[in-house]
Amino acid sequence: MKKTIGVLAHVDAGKTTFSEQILFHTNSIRSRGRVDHKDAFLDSHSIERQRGITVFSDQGVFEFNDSTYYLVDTPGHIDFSTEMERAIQIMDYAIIIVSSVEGVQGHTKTVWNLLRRYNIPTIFFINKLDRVGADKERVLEEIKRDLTKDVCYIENNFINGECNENKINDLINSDEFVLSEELIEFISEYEDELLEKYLEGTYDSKLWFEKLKVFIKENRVFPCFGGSALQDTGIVEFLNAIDKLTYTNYYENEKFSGRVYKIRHDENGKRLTFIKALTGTLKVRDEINYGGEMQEILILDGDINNEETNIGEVIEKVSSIRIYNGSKFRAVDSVNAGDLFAVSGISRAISGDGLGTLKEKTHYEMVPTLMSKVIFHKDCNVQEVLGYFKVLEAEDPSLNIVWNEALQEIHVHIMGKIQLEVLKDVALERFNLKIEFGPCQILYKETISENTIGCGHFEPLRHYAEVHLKLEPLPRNSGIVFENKCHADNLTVGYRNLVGTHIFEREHHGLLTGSSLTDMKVTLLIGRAHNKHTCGGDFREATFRALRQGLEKIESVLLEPYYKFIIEVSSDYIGRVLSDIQRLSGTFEPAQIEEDKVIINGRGPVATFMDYSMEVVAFTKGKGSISLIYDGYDICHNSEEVIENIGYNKNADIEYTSTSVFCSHGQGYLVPWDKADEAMHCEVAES
Ligand SMILES: Nc1nc2c(ncn2[C@@H]2O[C@H](COP(=O)(O)OP(=O)(O)OP(=O)(O)O)[C@@H](O)[C@H]2O)c(=O)[nH]1
Ligand SMILES: [Mg+2]
Repeated sequence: MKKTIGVLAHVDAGKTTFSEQILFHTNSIRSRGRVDHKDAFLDSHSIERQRGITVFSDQGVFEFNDSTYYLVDTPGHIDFSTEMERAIQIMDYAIIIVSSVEGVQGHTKTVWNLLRRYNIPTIFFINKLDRVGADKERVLEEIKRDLTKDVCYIENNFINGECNENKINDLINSDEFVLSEELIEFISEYEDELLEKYLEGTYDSKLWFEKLKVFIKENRVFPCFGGSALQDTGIVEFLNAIDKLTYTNYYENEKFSGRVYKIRHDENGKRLTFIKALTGTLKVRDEINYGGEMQEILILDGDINNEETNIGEVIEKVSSIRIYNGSKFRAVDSVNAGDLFAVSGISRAISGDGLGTLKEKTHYEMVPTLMSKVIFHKDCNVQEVLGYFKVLEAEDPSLNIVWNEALQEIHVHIMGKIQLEVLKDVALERFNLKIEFGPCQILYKETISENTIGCGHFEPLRHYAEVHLKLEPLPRNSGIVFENKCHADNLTVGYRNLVGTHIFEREHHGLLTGSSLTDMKVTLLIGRAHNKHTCGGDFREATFRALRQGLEKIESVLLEPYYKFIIEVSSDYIGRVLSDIQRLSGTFEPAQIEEDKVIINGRGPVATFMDYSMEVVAFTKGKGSISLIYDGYDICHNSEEVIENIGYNKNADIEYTSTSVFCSHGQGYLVPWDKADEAMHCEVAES
């Protein structure tokens, strides 16, 4: 059996130390490294070793009881959440580590919510039980209160009680796993039939055990274990438990499908595409197909599916396959469903892409909320610097590298300031490039306030395209959705699909600040092409003009990113904190008072709260804490001020215009947005 297990948690919970122990006990590594000694096997990158934090999600591989396990260690720092999410999409099971001293943190909740979104069965491990102040019961209560009531603590799962280091050998090929009376009672609650059997007192533990496995797999029950990764207690027991309690079903006798979860470049600059095989087999020199412009388009119109074509699908040959264990790898000839591996020869697939028979892409939830510009020495060649950043973007698409022609600047999207520090180190180490970054700016977005119809016509001499779109506001954080309601009599399938492609091919500028549009449904109502004159690019022109013209007719709304926060300070500071929250345009729930400490939950703009952590640390002299959790976009708290500061001139945006182009007597002429409806060749619908 093949299983991919991910290790997730807030920063410093002990994920890397824990993973290291598991790899050591299963003989995957010969000696245990330590994060504190800068020699951890999975924090192999020099930047990770220097800083003592995990930045890149890395994997180890081990064999245990006839199963092959891939263990993925993820970063816990909030700035690297996009890297963590990319790893989540390929996990069969996840382990959430919670420190028994610090307890459930804001980031633990983020991790938990993401795992629920991806439906990954989850197991808890309460770590650092050796530390002074460790309180397993309190942490278990926090898990129940903040994450799930369906958690069960499993104390000791060995029939023979005590477990020591040598026990690992006995575990191989053993079926040992014992369920306590308490655990059986807990499991019984999840099924009437089981409860009846339990009450009758006639149970065989195998039945309960099998049910527990299924309940875990179905995300109904979440077992919890405890120990100390550093002192190596509870680790072997945990290994026994995951081995017995988890299972996967992968089918090798089907066609190949897989998911890309990571892109890296080796020291020679060779692009490595990390894939999880989901079905079938892949061999060196096999061809992989992926991409195609249609895969991003959500087509809700039933009749179009049969005719769908995959424009731009890429087919490439796999030239080598590697199985990675930390930074070491071994080359193999073939891999099967359930395997995690890297291939070379694939040039364009990006993280989240489906391969083979898997067509749909993963849409990630974690998005950067900040932007910064790259500052480099004037002697550096801009194209070269841009090229380096494009390499980094291939590895982390959320960086969204943009060359701003007007400002002659390279812009990068980021999650936080530590990420910028790491990017600086990476640029120096990999490309010998010294850079700085400009101040962090908020990434605003825009949406619409009401329904509108937008029409675009593009007909300079020997060109022709007309597009009518309906734009409707969607709830917050829905993104852009496309629907096709244009009838095949009016536009061929190819052209209808092309309009959808143009909607998704880039982010579109709003009118207020030129920020990207979101939370909007775009419906293609009707369009027209010309038998002879419509050529490549005409539908792009018409679609962009239609979008823009629709926006002109109504009010737009400026959105900004928000954090949820949890502030913990001594009760002396409650007055100060509450007045700060108001000053920072945040909102809060009634404070919870625990002995001499207060806990305040609330929500506020990233713009005002991003530097507040430092303030809290300063005025509480290091005793207070604030954890920030990204909580999506919402209406901007100071729209007018931001719009004025950005000073976007919608009429001077060279990439966008709401003006249509018509043709008369062999000459093209421009019709501004407010006159264009009357000139359209198709009838304009009511909004
Ligand atoms: N006392 C004690 N310390 C531990 C334990 N596990 C880890 N540590 C220490 O906690 C610190 C963080 O450990 P890591 O393994 O780097 O934690 P991490 O979760 O991987 O951290 P990030 O990857 O940066 O999010 C190190 O100093 C470890 O030695 C434990 O069980 N007990
Ligand atoms: Mg780590």
